[in-house]
Amino acid sequence: MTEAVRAALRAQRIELPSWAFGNSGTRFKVFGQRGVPRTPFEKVEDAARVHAFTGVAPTVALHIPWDRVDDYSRLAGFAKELGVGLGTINANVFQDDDYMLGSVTNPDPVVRRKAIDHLLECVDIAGQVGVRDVKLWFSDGTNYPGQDSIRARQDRLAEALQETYDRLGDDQRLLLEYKLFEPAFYTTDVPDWGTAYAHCLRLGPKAQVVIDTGHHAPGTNIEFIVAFLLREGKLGAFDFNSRFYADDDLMVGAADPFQLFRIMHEIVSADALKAEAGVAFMLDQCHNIEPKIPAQIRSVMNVQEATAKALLVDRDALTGAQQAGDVLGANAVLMDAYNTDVRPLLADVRREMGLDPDPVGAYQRSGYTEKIVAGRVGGQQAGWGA
Ligand code: PSV
Ligand code: MN
Ligand code: MN
Repeated sequence: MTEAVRAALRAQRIELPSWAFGNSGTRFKVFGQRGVPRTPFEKVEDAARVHAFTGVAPTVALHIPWDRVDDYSRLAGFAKELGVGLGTINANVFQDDDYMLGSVTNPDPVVRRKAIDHLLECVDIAGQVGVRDVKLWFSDGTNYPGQDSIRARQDRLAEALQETYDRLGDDQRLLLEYKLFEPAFYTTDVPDWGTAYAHCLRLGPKAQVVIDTGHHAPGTNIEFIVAFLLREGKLGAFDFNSRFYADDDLMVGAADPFQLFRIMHEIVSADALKAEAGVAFMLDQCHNIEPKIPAQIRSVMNVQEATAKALLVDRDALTGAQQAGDVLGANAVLMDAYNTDVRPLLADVRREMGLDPDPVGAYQRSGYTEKIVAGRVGGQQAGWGA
């Protein structure tokens, strides 16, 4: 049992977002930090440090055009030299003035064409560097009743998704992310897992749903969505983060570690932790006031802790209690695992992997922060307004 748990923890993979390393903030203020990356290459350098100290974060997701470069193969080669690889390509059809009334659901066909062309470009970039996943999130929606036809917008969305899907290579996937609201406040064109699921189902097996943990109404039972989509073979990925109010993009496991455990319990129960299950575990976070590299390391550790606890659930005892209708017993099995201090186990797993058992401390002692603060002047904003 313990060796199987350790092996699963060693094999776990968590993808980092390039945008977590740049400056970020709210619409009120972006706080600049010293030493933040000025180029996609420097974001990859920082991501490689997170992997160096955790051993389980070997890929970095890109956001286009935030991470636009002339030669993506060169960026991929640079990442490889640092011991990491490029990950999911995230499309961005939410930042141009043209998208004020929507991107792929805009009433203007010229704007829709521009947006779809960008999605196709993202598929092509992924193809060039051998990346499997292209992730789509649309800020599209309306602010006022009557502003546009809800149904017509669904038709336009379906058309855009189909054209993008048709461009995918055999081994590529389209990941569709939903979000309850923001920036649109009345209707959102992909507001929930049901809408995302219905579109993905029509598209076919290469279309999968992304669950961003911050994209639900307060109180939503996210692990139910996880269980349902897994059962249907339609859970493609997570964007992990945590929230107290809306889409806060705080460190995963910071606001509600118990929720993260419940999610990972569903994953482990469905044997979906292993890479072959096709669920990508990604972070989608912004570190507005905390230092970014240690915050990413902490986030990876939080996912590892929730995973370790989920792996420790005594499945036989749980099934036994469930089948016997032993409500308290079943709940106790789950809570026993959740209340286990898994930090010594993870420290051991890190030692087995040749890593320092204390990744944040090891990073802080490494001198990397001092090096980037001295060497980088004028770091880039993570995204919003960039
Ligand atoms: C939208 O809120 C979102 O979660 C999408 O994943 C975007 O690509 C990302 O945030 C940008 O930070
Ligand atoms: Mn997201
Ligand atoms: Mn979000």
